[in-house]
Amino acid sequence: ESKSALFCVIGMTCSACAGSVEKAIKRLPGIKEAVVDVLNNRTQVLFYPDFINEETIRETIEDVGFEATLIE
Ligand code: 9UX
Repeated sequence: ESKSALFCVIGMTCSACAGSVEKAIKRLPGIKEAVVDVLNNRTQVLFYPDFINEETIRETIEDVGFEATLIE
């Protein structure tokens, strides 16, 4: 069963930023889907909690260079 996480991601200013965030998340294990909405500073992720958690995803977004907070 997959779980959903919604992040606020600050600092993405162009669609290439969004692409690098999406790519980094999708490279992680246990990710079903990642959708980045650059205009609204939102990133929605579907993941498998047996393999990964919200905090690891959040840290991965920060490693790409953006400030990320878990909304829900
Ligand atoms: Mo766009 Mo983002 O030129 O890290 S790629 S600002």
